[in-house]
Amino acid sequence: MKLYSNTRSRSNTILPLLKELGIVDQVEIIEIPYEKMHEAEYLNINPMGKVPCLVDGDSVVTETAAIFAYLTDKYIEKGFAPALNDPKRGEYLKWLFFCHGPLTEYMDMKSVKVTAEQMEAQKTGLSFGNEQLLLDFIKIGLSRANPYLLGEKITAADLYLAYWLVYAMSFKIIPYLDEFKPFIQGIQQRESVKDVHWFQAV
Ligand SMILES: N[C@@H](CCC(=O)N[C@@H](CS)C(=O)NCC(=O)O)C(=O)O
Repeated sequence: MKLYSNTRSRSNTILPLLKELGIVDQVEIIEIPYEKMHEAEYLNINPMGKVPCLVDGDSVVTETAAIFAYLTDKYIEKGFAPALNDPKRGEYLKWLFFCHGPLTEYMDMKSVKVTAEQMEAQKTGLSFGNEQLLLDFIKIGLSRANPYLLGEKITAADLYLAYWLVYAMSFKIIPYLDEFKPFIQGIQQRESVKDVHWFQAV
């Protein structure tokens, strides 16, 4: 497999998963400079001109959450996704899509400096509602975590959520609430994130 990536991008969110799945040596990381992402050679692979992009034979998988889901299903025996017939599967997908959808959209709005007032005025049409609703959703999810989102077993959804939270907290996009601490501290201990700057920065 090939993972088209950039060291200063969200493709980094995938790297701890490769370690957890024990497939680092099966994935060639191809660094694409931002200046080259919209050149024909890369647009032929991903017409969106963005990273991450995973190529596995004839399959071209873009969108971070899809890559998490694809890899954890491909290596289902590693236990980082509930099986298709596992009742926990729905909640697993919910958290992956939550990270990719509402949480990412909120982070993007903050980084382009959309104000709280502008968001509030549009909150019924925004996928995350407003900051309070977003934070409450995460707080409630983490208050039920034991210690992971789906219970005793870690999944890729924990890795994605924890990565996005520490990244957002490092940039003060989201506050480091006490309710987040046990979850974040648990993931921080894992070997797979030891070299991830954001986990050490919070
Ligand atoms: N929805 C995509 C977004 C990917 C994305 O925005 N990647 C940025 C880097 S963080 C990128 O490749 N930007 C290059 C560009 O647009 O020129 C995902 O979550 O995978």
